[in-house]
Amino acid sequence: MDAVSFAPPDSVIRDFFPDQSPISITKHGNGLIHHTVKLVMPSGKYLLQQINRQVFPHPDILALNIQRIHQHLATQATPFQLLEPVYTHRNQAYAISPNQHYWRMFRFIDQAHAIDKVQTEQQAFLAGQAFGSFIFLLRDLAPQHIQEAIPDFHNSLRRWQHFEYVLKSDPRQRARLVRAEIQVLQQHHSLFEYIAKLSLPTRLVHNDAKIGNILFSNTTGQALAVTDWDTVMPGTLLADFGDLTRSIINPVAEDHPNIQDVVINIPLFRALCQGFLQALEGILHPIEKENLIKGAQWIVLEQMLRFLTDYIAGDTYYTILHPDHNLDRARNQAKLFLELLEHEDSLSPCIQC
Ligand code: GN1
Ligand code: MG
Repeated sequence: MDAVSFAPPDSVIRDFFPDQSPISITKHGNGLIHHTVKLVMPSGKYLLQQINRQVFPHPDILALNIQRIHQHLATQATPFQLLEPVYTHRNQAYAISPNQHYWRMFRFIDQAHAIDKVQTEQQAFLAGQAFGSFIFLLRDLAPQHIQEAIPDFHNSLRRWQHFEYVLKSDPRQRARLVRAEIQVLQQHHSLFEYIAKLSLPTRLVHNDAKIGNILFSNTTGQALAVTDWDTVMPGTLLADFGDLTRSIINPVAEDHPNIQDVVINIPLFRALCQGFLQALEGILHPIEKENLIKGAQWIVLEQMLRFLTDYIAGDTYYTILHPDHNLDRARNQAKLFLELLEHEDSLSPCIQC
């Protein structure tokens, strides 16, 4: 069993299962926001998550949104398994530990695995199709039924204001170390304005559509489930296309420090476009289709802005494993962004299918 430095307190487990003791508790996944453990109980397997209240101050909103999404998707014909929240024995959506941490639970989806890196075009196609289908299946759930768990999540201009504020206060004197990165952002700031001015349709979208948020079947290799519904909110489909691109066409992880290795994989991009466009056939608006490539550039640049802001701010948002972790992430995303710009002419034909 992995060491569980943030093991759930016994009282939390008892809130969900008053009459059972855990068989095992292991750390699960590598999300940057919540702490997640896999819990094996006599009655089955579960994911238990300590909600990051700094990022998600309103656990009630999260619980209600997830319940609504579940109810809606359960009425649709879908090949995907759904995230299934498990409530405490008092029918609460979460348990509160003595130190005021909020813990929620999902049924564990078995015989499935997440991947951090796509190895084949088939996986890229399936990932594009899975997130495209997710948006398609949510098309009839009115966006106003879902509350914004994080307001302005993809409002890059708002994020830019925060970046300027952090840069000015420079609490760790790190700004001088990242002049080149700041310059990349300043040079391409107009992309944020361009996206903000587009009249894009508002849809319910996933907002964290990275490859790691899909479960693939251990037996068939098919996409089995789209996970991590916390940021499902009204927004633009370009954001999901952007995160898919960001996480699939980079052959190395987003925190890989050696940026020469960040080179884009065009066949994987083509395959993900095919899956995404196929799933959204009939509902994709021309203005969305025309701006997919710009959307991918936007999300990568926004992610770079977020990592760099957190580095300058002194690492207050993302989990870091070493002091330069956010800087490595920002540099990696900057290189990915420049790759996307450089190869725009080769990528554009991929969305014409
Ligand atoms: C965070 O925790 P995780 O890995 O699901 C972040 C995403 C970023 C991602 C970068 C709520 O997601 O927006 O794209 O890290 N989630 C939030 O890896 O900020
Ligand atoms: Mg997430």
